[in-house]
Amino acid sequence: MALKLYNFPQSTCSQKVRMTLWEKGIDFVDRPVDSTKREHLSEWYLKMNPNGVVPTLLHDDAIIIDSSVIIEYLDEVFPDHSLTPSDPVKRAHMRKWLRYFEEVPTPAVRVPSFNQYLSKRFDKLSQDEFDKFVNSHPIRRQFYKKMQKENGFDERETDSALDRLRQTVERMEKGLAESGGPWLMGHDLTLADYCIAPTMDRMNDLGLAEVWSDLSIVVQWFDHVRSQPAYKKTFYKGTRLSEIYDGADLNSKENSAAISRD
Ligand SMILES: N[C@@H](CCC(=O)N[C@@H](CS)C(=O)NCC(=O)O)C(=O)O
Repeated sequence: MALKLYNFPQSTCSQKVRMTLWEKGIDFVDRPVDSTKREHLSEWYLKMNPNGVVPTLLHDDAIIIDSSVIIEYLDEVFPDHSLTPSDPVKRAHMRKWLRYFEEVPTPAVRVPSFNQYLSKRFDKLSQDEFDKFVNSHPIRRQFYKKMQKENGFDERETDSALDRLRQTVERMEKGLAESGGPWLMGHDLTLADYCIAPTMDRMNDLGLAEVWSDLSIVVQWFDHVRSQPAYKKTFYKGTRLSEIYDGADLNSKENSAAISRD
C-alpha cells in the first residue's frame, strides 16, 4: 500500500496531514508541490484535485482531497493508534471541533499570513498577471479579489480575522477546561488537536502569540503539542513563513535532506 502526499511544506492544511501521518507512524512519500511554479494549478494536479489547493493524498489508486477528510480517512484505514474516540457522541464532539476549525480559524489565519508574507509571492507579477492568476483559481478567486496585490487585506478584513482567531482560542480555553485536558477531548490526543496545531504555529510565527497569552490552559496545550515528536518532524527547516520570506537558505543540504522526494 503506497501513500504519497502532495503538499506545500509551509501550508497549515498540509501540516495537519503530515502530523497525523507521523503520529500514526505511517510510511509515506512526501511530495512537495512547488507553489512558486504554481504546480498546484497545473493540468496534471487539477486532474487529482480540481480545487487547485494542497494537500492531496494518493493511496494506491485512490485520490483523497481536503485535509480534514484526509486525516479522518487515514485514521479509519490505519486504525492502529487511533486518534478518533470510539464512543459516537465523543466522536461527534471531535468532528464538531474539526468543522469549527475549518470554518473559522483556517480561513482567518490566511489574512495576516498574506498581509505579512504571502502577498510577497506576487511581487514579481504585473497587475495583469496577478488578475489572470486570480481569475484562474478554481476556488480562491473571491478571496484573492478582496486583497491588494502589494498591501494584502484592508483593516476591516484584518480586524475581522483577528477577531475570529481570538474567538477560536477562547473556545479552546473553555473546551480544554471542560474536558480536563491535556487535549481538547480530554485524556486522549485526537485529530482535533492536530487539526488546529498548525494554525497556532502559524500565528506564533506571525508574532501573534499574544492572541492567547492570557489563556493559561491554551498556553499549556500549545507547549504540550509542540513537544510531540510528530510536531517536530512536521515542522522541518523551511516550513515556516518567516524562514521562507525572511531569508533562510532553503536550498541548504540540511533542508533538502529533511524531505523525501520522488
Ligand atoms: N479545504 C482545503 C483547503 C486547502 C487550502 O486552502 N490549501 C492552501 C494552502 S493551506 C492552498 O493550497 N492554497 C493555494 C492557493 O491559494 O493558490 C483543505 O483543507 O485541504
